[in-house]
Amino acid sequence: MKQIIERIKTHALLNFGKQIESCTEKEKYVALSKAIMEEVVLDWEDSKNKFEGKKKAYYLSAEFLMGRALSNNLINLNEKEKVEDILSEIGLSYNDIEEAEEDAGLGNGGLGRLAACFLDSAATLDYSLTGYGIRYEFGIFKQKFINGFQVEEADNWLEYGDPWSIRKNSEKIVVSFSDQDVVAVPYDTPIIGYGKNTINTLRLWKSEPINVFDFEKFNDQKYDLSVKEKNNAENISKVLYPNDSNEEGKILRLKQQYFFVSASLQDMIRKFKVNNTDFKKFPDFHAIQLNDTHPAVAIPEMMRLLTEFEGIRWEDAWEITVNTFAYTNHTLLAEALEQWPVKLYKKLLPDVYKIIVKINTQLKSDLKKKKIDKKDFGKFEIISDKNIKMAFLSIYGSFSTNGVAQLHTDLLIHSELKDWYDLYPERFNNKTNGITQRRWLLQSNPELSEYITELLGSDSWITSLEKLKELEKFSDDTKVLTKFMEIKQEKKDQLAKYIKEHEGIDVDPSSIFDIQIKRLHEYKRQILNALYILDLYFRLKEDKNLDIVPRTFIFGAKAAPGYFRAKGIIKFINDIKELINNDEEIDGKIKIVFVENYRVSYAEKLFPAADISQQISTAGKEASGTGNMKFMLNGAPTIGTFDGANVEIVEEAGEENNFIFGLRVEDIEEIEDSYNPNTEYNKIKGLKRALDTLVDGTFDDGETGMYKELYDSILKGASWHKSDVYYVMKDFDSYRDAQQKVNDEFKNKLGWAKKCWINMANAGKFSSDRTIEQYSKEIWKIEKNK
Ligand code: NBG
Repeated sequence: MKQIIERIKTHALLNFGKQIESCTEKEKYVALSKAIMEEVVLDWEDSKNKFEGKKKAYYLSAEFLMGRALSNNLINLNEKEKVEDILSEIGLSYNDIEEAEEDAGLGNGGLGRLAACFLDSAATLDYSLTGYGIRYEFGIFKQKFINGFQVEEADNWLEYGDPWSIRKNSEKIVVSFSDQDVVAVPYDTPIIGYGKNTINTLRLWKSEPINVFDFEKFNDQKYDLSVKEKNNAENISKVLYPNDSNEEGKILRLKQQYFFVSASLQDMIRKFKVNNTDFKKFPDFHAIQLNDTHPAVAIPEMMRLLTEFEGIRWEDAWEITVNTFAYTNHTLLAEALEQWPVKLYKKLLPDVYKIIVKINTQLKSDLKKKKIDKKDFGKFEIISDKNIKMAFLSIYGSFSTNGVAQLHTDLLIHSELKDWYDLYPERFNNKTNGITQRRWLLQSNPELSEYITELLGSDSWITSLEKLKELEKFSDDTKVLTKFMEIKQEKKDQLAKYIKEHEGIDVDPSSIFDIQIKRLHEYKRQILNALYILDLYFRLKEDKNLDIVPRTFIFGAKAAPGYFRAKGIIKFINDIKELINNDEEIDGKIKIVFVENYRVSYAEKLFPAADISQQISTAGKEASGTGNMKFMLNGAPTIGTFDGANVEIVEEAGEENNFIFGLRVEDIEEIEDSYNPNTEYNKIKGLKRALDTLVDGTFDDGETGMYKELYDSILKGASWHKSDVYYVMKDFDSYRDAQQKVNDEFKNKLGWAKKCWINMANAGKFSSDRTIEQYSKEIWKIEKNK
């Protein structure tokens, strides 16, 4: 360990040409991280060897939202305290260095963060799971607010290099498109399991040109052309598409998908061939999980590689393919279901396209064998209406399709994908999402972690979260609950300080911290929260004596840059914030914070400090949610709808300890044909007053037309049939009632603490360790290796 100081100093000298003391925090961070990497690499090699000859799993994902690595790695190595001490000996502050790390924001939201949690869990449980994806040069954009409008800036996360990855020049792979060939260069990052038994790999591909520089063109004084190939190749891994649950059929995006999928499959096949000649054994050694349909092109690509390069017969290749792949569906939203124009595929990937055509033909013959009426073939065809349906391709070309929460899977098999379920019932299963308690409790809430360990007399919850259940016996223990609430207060104080520093807003740490943090999307209904706040504000203005517990409403959300309406909602909330925060008349009873640039590292400060968790999506729209689980684990009750994993959270922690409101899926099915939002708008007291602020001059959208458009989307639309498709008006009243209940029950300090406690004690199910155990046993059929 003493060695580490020497190593840090050496890295400072070699990388920055100066003594560690004169380095900036960012430079210190790089030097420290490289020193730790030095300690890890040998064990990493060993860990690879111990899985030799065993079946392994692979996670193909266009997104890995890793966040920061330093603290996570030190905790999993059990070296954080030691390093903190050593640094302070030489006068360095661990906290400052920690804060200097840029987030690895290579994902949009839940889907990418789930991938990151899965990697942590698999390594901790000693399963071999390799992540394959893209090394985006720019991750999710940095968000700024200017006059309340979202403005995007490039996320140059690699400016100081990435000390956690190693470029493997010797393992490059060529990927070919109709118009260009590129080289995929792997960058490997160690995924250190807690306790360091297993260190897995996240392999991200960077796209580079075959020829870096064209000397002839340079000599001809064609300077632009001399580097054209380089730029064209590098564009492929340049930037993450910033759309969450929304598909955009762009050619570069298709290139990205094929690029990382082809490189990853070629990589697996190359390694397989070192010790094997019989490809029929491929599925005995590989289980490949497709994270949504973004990597679905893996199915035809696998067929192409097997039949055209390995000389395997089509029928055998198909069996190998189907037995290798498994597919996770992450959404029911129509706009997120990927379809690629045939034209694009034909142009860019003609050979792959031919294989998709052949797969579709084979599908039809299978349908015939299964006695499906010819007139119903259209319900299944992968190619139809000039589009390729990636979900259908994924189901047909794999042995497993899963949803991410029970409700979501039920909706998949009973409505959205019912026809496919009837065809292949044995292929469908549920895997409710989870989160890693190492990052979302141990690392982000050390105070509560320590107390849990003390009460349990052991820290075994760190790898067996179901142990928390034993804490339920303290739910009436005043001493325990008091201490628990003191810890919550400490986390709220810390957050208040951070908010003051970063957002410049004073918040009252004794107020209710009411938090909604997630991507900005209409179905997630941040606007419902906003309208509630406005209504509360107007009621407070009318009645100075209105008895409410002071509340701080905290938002964090990025909107996709091209999602005009979502950006309108951000501007709306920021305007409400300005109005209310600057109104002295209401005596600070309501405060609003919209944190700028919400991201993983900010989330780690927000979840532990929450008094109430907002999970208010329209029923049936949120496939699972994972933020909901992070709040629960840190002891915050949910105000939410019966949607996604909320249903299971309430099942575990009891409806009486949460605040459930609003329409359920069945209710929506019943009213959807006749629903007219104008009825509620006119009938529900206060609703009109709140919504009309969008058009009555209360706020100014700078002539963008945003507010009128937003207003119309709820009330007018093309016709009222097409307006308020997320039932904001319909759910407003019951949401307001639920919020009133939160207010009333918060006053009973011990009663409230008990609710929080029971939520925390019942969060065991939502560990991604449980999820990964299920994937490993029920889908991948892989074994642990200590
Ligand atoms: C998202 C869902 C979330 C879910 C995550 C992880 C997509 C396409 N889907 O509800 O909206 O928690 O996936 O499964 O991003």
